[in-house]
Amino acid sequence: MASARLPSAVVTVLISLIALLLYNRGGPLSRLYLNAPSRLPRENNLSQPSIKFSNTVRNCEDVILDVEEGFALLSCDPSRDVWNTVMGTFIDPTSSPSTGIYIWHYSTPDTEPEQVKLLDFSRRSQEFHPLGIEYHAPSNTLFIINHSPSGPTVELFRFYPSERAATHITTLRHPRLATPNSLAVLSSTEFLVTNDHYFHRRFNPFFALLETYLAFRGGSVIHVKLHPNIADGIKAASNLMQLPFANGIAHLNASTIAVASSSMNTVYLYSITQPASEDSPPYLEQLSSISLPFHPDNLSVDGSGKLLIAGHPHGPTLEKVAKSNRFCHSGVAEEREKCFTEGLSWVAEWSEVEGVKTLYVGDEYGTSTTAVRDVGRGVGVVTGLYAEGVYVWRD
Ligand SMILES: *[C@@H]1O[C@H](CO)[C@@H](O)[C@H](O)[C@H]1NC(C)=O
Ligand SMILES: *[C@@H]1O[C@H](CO)[C@@H](O)[C@H](O)[C@H]1NC(C)=O
Ligand SMILES: CC(=O)N[C@H]1CO[C@H](CO)[C@@H](O)[C@@H]1O
Repeated sequence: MASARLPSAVVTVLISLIALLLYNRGGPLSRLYLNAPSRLPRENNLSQPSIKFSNTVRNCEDVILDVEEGFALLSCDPSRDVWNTVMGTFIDPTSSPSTGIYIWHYSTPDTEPEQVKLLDFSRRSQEFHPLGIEYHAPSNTLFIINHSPSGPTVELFRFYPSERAATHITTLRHPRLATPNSLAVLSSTEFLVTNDHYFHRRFNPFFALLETYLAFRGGSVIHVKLHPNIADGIKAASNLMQLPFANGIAHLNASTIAVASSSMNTVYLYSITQPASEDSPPYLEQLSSISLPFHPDNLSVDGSGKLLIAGHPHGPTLEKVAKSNRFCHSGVAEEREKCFTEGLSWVAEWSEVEGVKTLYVGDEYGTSTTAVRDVGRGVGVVTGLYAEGVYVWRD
């Protein structure tokens, strides 16, 4: 009888899934228990940490530093509360007027982040949800991953730091850039970008979640080559490799690329070999991996060559913040009662010699995604996906 066979088939599938989970995923899954908010051991090894600019910026996913000029660029989107294509929130696609890129001259005392004017960019009000950003200073090119409601894009701008303005060059779209998350520039016409999933949270929410929790190799690293005149867009996009939930990507040194896999609690290191011919993509080969006690989100490399890794101790807590953050900013008192603010953060650093060192685990500043450090000036900045302001420390 079909009705009797169906449940047993379901049970078989469930048992196989659980077996697969335990076989492959024991480490990351044990963190569901160990890193629950009531158990997570807090520690703070940052010096003089403080939350700054909570009235100016919130929901900043990314921060990059220009240590030559002494400024930070922040990518912030308050409307992420109601539109997040990675976490699966699809309530209202309109961007907030304060969604955008902010410049903060951290080397000048008493300055605040100021919003960068995005000129010739008609998609600004409806179609702008910036995620990862990257800046190629020699050519003044700013790369912004945009989770636009009409489909993901990479927006290219010419940036004029002293004018706090950027002019739009072109919009890049490609079938291989389906779930773009993080970007690492190789040259003015070449970059690597991660896709976090194969299944899109918007169109296949169930499979996207299954992909995350079972850690299928659905994420990827794509090499994008632009035309010599970058306004002409993409010349070629090649898939270099697949890995589960690919997130942050950074150039560790001339020959090594680091890629974070959020669902595997691991950062993978790959050697990057330039191709023999101009028209082929580079080649990545895995060198080693770094196991972490949390879900790594984004990566950066400081002036001394250390890898900074920011991320999330506990997936379900992050999901809870993602779902309720909009209530915290609601004008309606009843809605504000549903606000949940105890987001968790984990920031660590890694070097070949010293291994992994924890810099911060806590909830004063939650949902950490990216950490950067200017070694010369002794300034560090952490951004939080659903946090007000940024977390700044001074060494
Ligand atoms: C992560 O940080 C790097 C800079 O280290 C940046 O290029 C990238 O776009 C960031 N990604 C996200 C998703 O914030
Ligand atoms: C780059 O970093 C890797 C990983 O730490 C290391 O093994 C390699 O020797 C470094 N290469 C250079 C050229 O510094
Ligand atoms: C690397 C380091 O300094 N770790 C310290 C961080 O802070 C905790 C206490 O909060 C210490 O136990 C660690 O040794």
